[in-house]
Amino acid sequence: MALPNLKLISFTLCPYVQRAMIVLNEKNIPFDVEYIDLSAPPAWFYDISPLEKVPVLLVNDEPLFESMVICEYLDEITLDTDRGSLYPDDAFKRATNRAWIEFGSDILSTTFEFYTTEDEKRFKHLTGTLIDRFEVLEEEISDGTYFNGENFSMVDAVYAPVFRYHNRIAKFKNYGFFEDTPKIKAWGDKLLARPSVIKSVPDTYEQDMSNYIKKLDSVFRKEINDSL
Ligand SMILES: N[C@@H](CCC(=O)N[C@@H](CS)C(=O)NCC(=O)O)C(=O)O
Repeated sequence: MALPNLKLISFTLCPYVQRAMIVLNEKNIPFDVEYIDLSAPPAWFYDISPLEKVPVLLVNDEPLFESMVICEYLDEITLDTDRGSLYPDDAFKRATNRAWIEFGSDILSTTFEFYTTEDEKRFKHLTGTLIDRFEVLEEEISDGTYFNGENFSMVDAVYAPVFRYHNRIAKFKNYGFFEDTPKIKAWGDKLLARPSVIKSVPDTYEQDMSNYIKKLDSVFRKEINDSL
């Protein structure tokens, strides 16, 4: 079956965009990408993005919004390929995978708040929350290479951007997020080395991230100021 024309409307630093890009790469789906400046989006963006957020996938020029909806659509239109689905066959396992995807989204928003908050007390609280979240996750992941075992799945596509965030944070300062979670650490390293994940951000990602943090007045920015 011929695939539609696909264009992903993106922002260089967005972890939700990365999920969609990883699925596109994993399933070898041809697509175009257009990066926009989220601080000054073009006027047409408001017509295609009801929540004024990226990612938006243009499917034969029709917009589809919300990253997980996009990821599931991409999975469904390629079910007949060699790769099949990025979800498990069993309905309960599929449902629990979706639950851990929600957990991953919570870690993403907590991480965003961690490096942007200007409130010292809140920063300490969020640091503890993230450590707790990773400890809970440590009990859930398989003993194999990926979340479900040996096969890369949708859960892995969602967590790879979490590890990209934390890898960048750890280069600035070690907050010990993975000190007591060796399985998570190994999982993250595996994901970050995967070609679909490497290709899900532009080459300028690290520098773009530093430039973004430089503009913040957050507790995190103050802590790592010397390494910026
Ligand atoms: N639930 C949305 C979240 C997407 C999201 O938060 N995108 C951010 C960039 S990483 C955004 O577009 N923010 C613009 C804004 O909030 O004004 C999804 O999964 O697609």
